[in-house]
Amino acid sequence: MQALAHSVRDRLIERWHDTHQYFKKKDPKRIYFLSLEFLMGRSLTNSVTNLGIQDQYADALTQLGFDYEVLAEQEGDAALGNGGLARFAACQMDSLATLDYPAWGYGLRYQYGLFRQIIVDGFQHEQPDFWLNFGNPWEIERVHVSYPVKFYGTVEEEVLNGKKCKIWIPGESVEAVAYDNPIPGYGTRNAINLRLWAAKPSDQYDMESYTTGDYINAIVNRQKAETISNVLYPDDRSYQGKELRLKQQYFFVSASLQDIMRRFKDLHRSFDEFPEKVALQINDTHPSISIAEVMRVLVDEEHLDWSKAWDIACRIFSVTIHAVQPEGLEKIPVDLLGSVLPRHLEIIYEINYRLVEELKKSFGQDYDKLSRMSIIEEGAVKSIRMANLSLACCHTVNGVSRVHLETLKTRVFKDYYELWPQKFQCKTNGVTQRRWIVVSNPSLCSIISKWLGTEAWIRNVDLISGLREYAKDPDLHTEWKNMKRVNKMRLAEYIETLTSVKVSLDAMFNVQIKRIHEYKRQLLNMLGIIHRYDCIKNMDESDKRRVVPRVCIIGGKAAPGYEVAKKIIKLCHAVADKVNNDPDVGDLLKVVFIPDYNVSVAELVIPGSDLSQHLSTAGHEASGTGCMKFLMNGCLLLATADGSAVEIAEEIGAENMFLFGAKVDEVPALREKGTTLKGSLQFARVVRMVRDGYFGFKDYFKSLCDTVEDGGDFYLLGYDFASYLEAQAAADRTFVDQEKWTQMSILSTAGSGKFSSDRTIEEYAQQSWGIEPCKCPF
Ligand code: 26Y
Repeated sequence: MQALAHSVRDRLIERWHDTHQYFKKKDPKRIYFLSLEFLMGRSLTNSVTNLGIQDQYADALTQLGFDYEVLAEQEGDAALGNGGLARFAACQMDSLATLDYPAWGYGLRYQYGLFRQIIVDGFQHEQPDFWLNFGNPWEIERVHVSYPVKFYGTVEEEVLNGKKCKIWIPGESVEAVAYDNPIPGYGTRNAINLRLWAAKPSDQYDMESYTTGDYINAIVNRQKAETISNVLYPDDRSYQGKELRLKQQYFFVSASLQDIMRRFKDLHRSFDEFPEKVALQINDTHPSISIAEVMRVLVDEEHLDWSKAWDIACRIFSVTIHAVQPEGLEKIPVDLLGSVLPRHLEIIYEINYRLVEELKKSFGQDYDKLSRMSIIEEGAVKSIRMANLSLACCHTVNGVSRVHLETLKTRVFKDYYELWPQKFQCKTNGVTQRRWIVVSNPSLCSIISKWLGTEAWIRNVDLISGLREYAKDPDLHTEWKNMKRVNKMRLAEYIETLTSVKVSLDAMFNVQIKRIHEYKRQLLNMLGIIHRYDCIKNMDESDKRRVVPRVCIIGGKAAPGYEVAKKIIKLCHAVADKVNNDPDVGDLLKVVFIPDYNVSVAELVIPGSDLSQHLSTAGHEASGTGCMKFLMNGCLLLATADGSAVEIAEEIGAENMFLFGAKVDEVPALREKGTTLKGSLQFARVVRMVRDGYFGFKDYFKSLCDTVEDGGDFYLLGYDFASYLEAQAAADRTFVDQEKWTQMSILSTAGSGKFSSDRTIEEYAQQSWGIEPCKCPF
């Protein structure tokens, strides 16, 4: 595998090198995509596909006595991210390369990616993911591309040309070393760069200790420098205000900006041209310290006037928000920021002072509003609101689906929307059809190309709608069903190897794979399964013959400190244990938890699914991108009208999916009703079964049951339960009619064009970044 990877890498490097020479020659405006997380998964098959050399490689390997697919499966995942935000960043890189945009990705080269999930007695345990153990064949270490990144210290005043200036005297310096990861486009020679920074001790590091003879301490301190890029934070919910996290953010931001500015200065003299050559995209608020850093460099180092520098900053930055809840937006305690980055704190105060002065012109003395909009949050812990810093500066603030943008406008950033409505834009997420069809579902890929008579849809996904015309064609139906069966077989083998559970291929494979969160309502899924089990137990044999057999597949990681999510995982196992071993049930119901869900597991599971579930309480899923991957693969969707599911329903027709549950605008009123809101009797019964210890672990599950009863039920499981069961029943009725099901499945794939990240990237390029393609000649 290593040899194979290195051989592919040679081809990649040629293109990557040529592309950069070409970009250098043409000097177009470039987009720099800053993200703390990239969830790339495996690279081999993706690279081989995008380079268009799969057949040659497969043949050559056969001649050498190897099997391409077997080798490809040896590769581990690059899991430098948590979930949706990070995988979306990876899809965007693929689209940027394919569409020939002059783009760079910048991030952190964590030594430990997202933890590996192992399950012991049904409980999640976390194990370190030391993914660089055998080296990473895809990266190119650039020992000569390195920059010092400074922390701590003090700020002093000095006089330069008769003008008072601030200078930062840092207390610590760490070296950022570049590791380049070529990202090949499909059907083009372009290969762009994902540059990830690793922390290394600086040569000047703690020289004083050497001179005073404290050699051991000096070495220990050097090692500490490396901790900055050691480990990815595994939480995707709330920001904890940790020093290491702030250092990670500034470390990669500072190195990236030095790199970007050096590249700019190689060809340009004046920063006046900076906005014509540079667009900076910040992926959520995580890299938003870059705004203060750009100001520091322009004002303190390049000696630009404040207002000139601010004008430049406002013209280069755009941000995408991926959160719905205010808790998802980072706040950095002022004391922490003042200690780690003292000059940046001053700069943020100055930005805020000018902002508030401007706001006063619009809102006068409305102090409530001013304090809500301020970048500084007064309170028990005085903090910097990184979202408000981004809102103050960025020319564009993007939501990730229409529903999400609406939430940003009317709730999360209401005040800012009223002030600057033109900044707010919707860029509905997308996923790349290269990885999610061509690589992961080759049989579907061949069917699509055959029926459309062209492979052009792989670069121009709008063409996929051409399948609609054949949605009722019996020949296509036969091919489609065969494809699905082969994929289900592969998945069934995987399930049996991992869990020893044998599943029937005639059953409906019903899947929910995503991070475990209360709002995503895996618990609703489990309670639905318990209800189904309870019904089967109470049936006579003739009723049982009418039951549609189901395999319920669940997968996902819980953040290590997220107790409720961990209990949900245990409940999945407890229910699986009972159901799978009950002779009354047999093949009618099987429950499987797939451990260690990651990108390559998704590539296997999605093509083999019949139905996928997206159960977030309406208004809580910013977009959701998993549903788009299922859609492309012709899996039917059972979903709430939330995030991108609303737009999916518009594209394929609501009659081609199973929608259920409260609508976004009903949720607040339902919550108001609070304690008076009772779920159905059926709901009470299934919760009672868990409470009474029907699945064991009575004491352990008590607090989990409390979250959905006694007036709690913030996520409205009780309210949505009846309509959820009805949607599941509708799915059963449709599954019995295989012609209808297959037609809906074809229409799902045919309607998935809008949800390609190619469309998303075109929108960003035109509406936010103002960049043009720059295609390297073949
Ligand atoms: C601040 C830190 C704790 C943090 C780290 C990671 C906070 C949030 C995250 C990740 C968020 C995330 O993955 N959000 C998801 O982004 C997807 C891409 O836009 C959306 O489809 C999905 O709805 C949203 O939950």
